[in-house]
Amino acid sequence: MKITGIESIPFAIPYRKPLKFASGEVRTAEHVLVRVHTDEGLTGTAEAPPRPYTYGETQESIVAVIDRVFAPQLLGLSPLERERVHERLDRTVGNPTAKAAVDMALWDILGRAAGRPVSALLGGYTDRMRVSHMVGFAPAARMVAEAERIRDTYGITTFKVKVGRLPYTDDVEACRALRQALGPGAELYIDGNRGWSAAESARALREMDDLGLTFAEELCPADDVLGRRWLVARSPIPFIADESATRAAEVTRELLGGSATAISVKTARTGFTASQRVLHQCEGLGVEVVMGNQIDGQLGTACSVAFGAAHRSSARRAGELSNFLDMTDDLLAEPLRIENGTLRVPEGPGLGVRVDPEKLARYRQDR
Ligand code: MUC
Ligand code: MG
Repeated sequence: MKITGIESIPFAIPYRKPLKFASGEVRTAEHVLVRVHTDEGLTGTAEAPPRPYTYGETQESIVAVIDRVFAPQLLGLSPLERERVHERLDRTVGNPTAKAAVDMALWDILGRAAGRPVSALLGGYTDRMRVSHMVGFAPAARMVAEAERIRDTYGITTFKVKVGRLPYTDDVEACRALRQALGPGAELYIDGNRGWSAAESARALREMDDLGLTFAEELCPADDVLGRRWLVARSPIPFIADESATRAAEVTRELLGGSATAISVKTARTGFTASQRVLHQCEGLGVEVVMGNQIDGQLGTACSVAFGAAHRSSARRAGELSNFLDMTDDLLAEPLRIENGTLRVPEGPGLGVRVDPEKLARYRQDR
């Protein structure tokens, strides 16, 4: 089987309400649908979400790098030749979500060719994950109302609270209000998207010491190298690297340098092939992982749950799999459903999902 074509289709679907966090906000899912075609008639599909404030990619840059740089280098290779595919993709630095979408579309093809779910090919550990919901910036009372609605509607009891605002006491107040409203049974952790200094982070952590937080993620920039190490050494809870550890080498650097003690794995940026390397690296080093969310649509979420459920260490904690709930619509013919706080891996070969052609026609931006 040979790769005969790669399509990159920009599309835009508005959110019902914006998601706001310390490094930016998202109002519309302006993503890129990636389709890899083969000479045997099998097509693999994935989506790339541009996050300019995290990776420097835009919707236009993703389309351009796939069309002009990646596609010409990959045509003629077999989807089984993943090492060669990555050798060629890695000639270009950066562009993580564009590379990841190509990788995941290739795995979709492999699953379809084998007649097996990708999740089973990756590891087949379980068929579902508990879901963690991300609560964005708003006044404390609105954040509480949002978390309660999500708990009551979907049965979700794990929440990642966005922090990193100034004064930091606003976020301390929001986390305290969430703990009071949700009770001791809810799992809460925080993500600062580099919004605080190391000193502000330390003060905030101290003032939230009684809230039973599970993790703290990217509270201050990893580029503040000594400040970050100082903070992580003092953190009473594991400190997750997300945007500072976007590939295996960065994971090594952050962990061995003492700038993180846990890792967020995002299939949106490391696909399946490199996510597996990062996961195994973390297992070998004895470091916990959380399946993160790149503010994915349903296709991206199907990829995250396929990967997260496939491995014991990534299925252990709730995965961030619910950002799509805030979108007004999606491309999938069969929507993903979160029930009892759980998302199941879609059944069927490959990723087990199908893009609805009418929806794609409605939301695509290139025609
Ligand atoms: C997260 O975990 O940080 C927001 C920015 C980004 O890169 O991902 C999201 C969620
Ligand atoms: Mg994060």
